[in-house]
Amino acid sequence: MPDTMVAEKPVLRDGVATYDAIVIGAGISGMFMLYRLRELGMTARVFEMGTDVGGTWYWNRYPGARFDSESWTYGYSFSKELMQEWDWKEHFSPQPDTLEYLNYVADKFDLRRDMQFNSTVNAAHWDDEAGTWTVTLASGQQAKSRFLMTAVGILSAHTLPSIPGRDSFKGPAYHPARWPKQKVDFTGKRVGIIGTGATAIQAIPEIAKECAQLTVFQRRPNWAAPLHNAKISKEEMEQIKARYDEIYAYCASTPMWFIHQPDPRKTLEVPQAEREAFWEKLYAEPGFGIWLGNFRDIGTNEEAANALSEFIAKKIRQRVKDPKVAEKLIPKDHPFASRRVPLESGYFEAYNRDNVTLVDTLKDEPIECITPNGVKTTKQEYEFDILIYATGFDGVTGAFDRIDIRGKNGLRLKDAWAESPRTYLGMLAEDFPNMLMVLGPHTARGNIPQAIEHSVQFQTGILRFMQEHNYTRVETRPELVDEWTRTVIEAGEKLLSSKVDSWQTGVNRNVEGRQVRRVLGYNGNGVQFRKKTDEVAKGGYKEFAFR
Ligand code: NA7
Repeated sequence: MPDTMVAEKPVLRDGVATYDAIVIGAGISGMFMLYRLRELGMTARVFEMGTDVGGTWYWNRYPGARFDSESWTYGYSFSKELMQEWDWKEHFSPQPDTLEYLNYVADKFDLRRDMQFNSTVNAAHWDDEAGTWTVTLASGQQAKSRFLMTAVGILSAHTLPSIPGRDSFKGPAYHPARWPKQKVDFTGKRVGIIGTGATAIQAIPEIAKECAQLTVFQRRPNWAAPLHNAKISKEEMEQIKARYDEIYAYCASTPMWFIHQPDPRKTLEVPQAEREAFWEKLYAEPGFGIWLGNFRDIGTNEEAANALSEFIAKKIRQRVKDPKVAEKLIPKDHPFASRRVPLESGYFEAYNRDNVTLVDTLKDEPIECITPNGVKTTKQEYEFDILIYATGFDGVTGAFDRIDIRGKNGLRLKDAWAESPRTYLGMLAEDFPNMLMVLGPHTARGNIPQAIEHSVQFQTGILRFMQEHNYTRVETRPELVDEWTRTVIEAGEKLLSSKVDSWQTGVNRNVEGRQVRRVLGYNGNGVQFRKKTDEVAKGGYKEFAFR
C-alpha cells in the first residue's frame, strides 16, 4: 500500500502540508466525500470558500429558498442511524432547516476537523513527475495531495447581469446566492428584481408580502407549477422513517432518481378528456409529478409538450387576474418541461397584488442601464431602495472555470473543455490524472444528493481498488472518453430541452464565451447509468488506466 494512503496526519514536504486527498468544497458532496475518505484511512483536507458547511444551502439564504424535491428523498442515505435521527419538518424543506440538517451531519461525524473555511481555491496544478496536485488558495497558502476531489457544485458560480452601470446603484444590491446572513428588512421598501428563474419564482411571493413595492423585470418567462408544500407531522415522519429503504430503492429505479416515475403512455394516444383529468391530478399534487411523472414523451415530442403547455397556460390565465399580465407570464418560446421546471408557492397570485408590477424587458421595455437610483428602461427610470439580481449561474462548468486547474503538460481545464467537456462517466476528465469529480459534467444528475452519493461511492470504490492493488495513479482511456462523450451527446439529441437556451445547455449571456449551447449532463436514463457504473466497478475498473 502506498505510504500516502495510510498516513493519519498530513505530511510536510518542503514545508507544504501534503494530504492523500484535497477536496474542494464543503457542501453535500464535499462532506460525504470526506466521510468516505476517512473510512479508507486517507488523510484529507477540505477547502471551502464559505465560513461553514452547506454549499448551496449555505449561500442561498434568500427569502423563500427551499427544496422543490421531497425532503425525505433529499437527505443522505449512507447512515441509517442519521436517517432515523433526523426529522424533516416540511415535505419541501426550507433553506434554514436544510442548513441545520447539514450542520447536524457535520457535528455528528465531526467533519469540521478536516475542513478549512474562508479558503477559496484559486489554482490546482498537476505535477506529472511527482504525481501530486498542488493547490493554491486565494491567501497564497499551498497544499499538496495525490488526489484532487472537486466537490464544487453545479450551481455555485453565480453570475451578475452584464447591464451597463451595474455597480452604480447606491442602495444595497444582492444576488440570491450571496444573500446576507442577517435578515434583509423589506418593510416600506421599493424593491426591484431582475430575473424570473427558479430563484426569483421562490423569492417574489415572499418579498411581495413584506415590501412597499416590488417591480419584477422579466426577460423570458419560465413555466412553473405549484409545489403544494405541507408540514410533516410526527406520525407522518415516523411512517417515512419506517419506509426509507423502500423510498430510496424506488428512487433508484426511476430515470431521474426522484420519487416520480414517468407514465408509460404517450400523450396523444390518451383521449383528451382523460389526458386533462390526469394533468389536473398532477397539477394538484405536490412536487415534480407534473414534470417527471407525466406522459413519457412530454420531453421529446413537441406536439405532446405543446398540449401540456396549453394546459399549464390555462392555469396561469385562471390564477392571474389581469389577462395582459397573465399573457406576459406565459412562455411562448419554449414548451413546458424543456427548461428546469421551478415549483412555486403563490408565484402567479403575487401578480394580483397591488404592490407588484411586471415589466417585460424583451417586448415592452428593454433595460438600458442600472443607475444610482434604480433601473432605467427605454421608457422610464424606476427608483428602488433595494435591487436584486436573480440572474442565475454559470452552470456545471462555471465553478471549474473559476479555478486555474491544470493537468498534464500544463493543459488548462478551461481550454480543454472550451467546446465540450471530455470525461469518462463525468467522473474523471481526460488528461487530468487523479482528479475525481463529484457531479462533474457529463454525469447523471436528477435528484442531486442521490447523484452525489452515487458519484462518491463510485469514486471511493476506485480508491479502494487502488489501495488493494498498490496503484497511485488513475486516468481515463482516450478511446472511452470519445465513446462516452458521444453517448452523452446522443442521449441529449432527442430532448426538447437540448434546443432551448438555459444554464442546463450551458448558455449564459452574462459570461463571455457562453453563448453557444453545450451538452453538460448525461440526459439518459439514471437507471442505465447506475447499471453502467456498477458494471465498471464489478469488472475491476478496466475502463480506467492505473499505474
Ligand atoms: P436561472 O433559472 O438561470 O434564471 C436566471 C434569470 O435571470 C432568468 O430569468 C434570466 O432570463 C434572467 N437574466 C439573466 N441575465 C439577465 C440580464 N442580463 N437581464 C435580464 N434578465 C437576466 O437561475 P435561477 O437562479 O433562477 O435558478 C437556477 C437553478 O437553481 C434552477 O434551475 C434550479 O435548479 C435551482 P432569461 O431566461 O435568460 O431570459
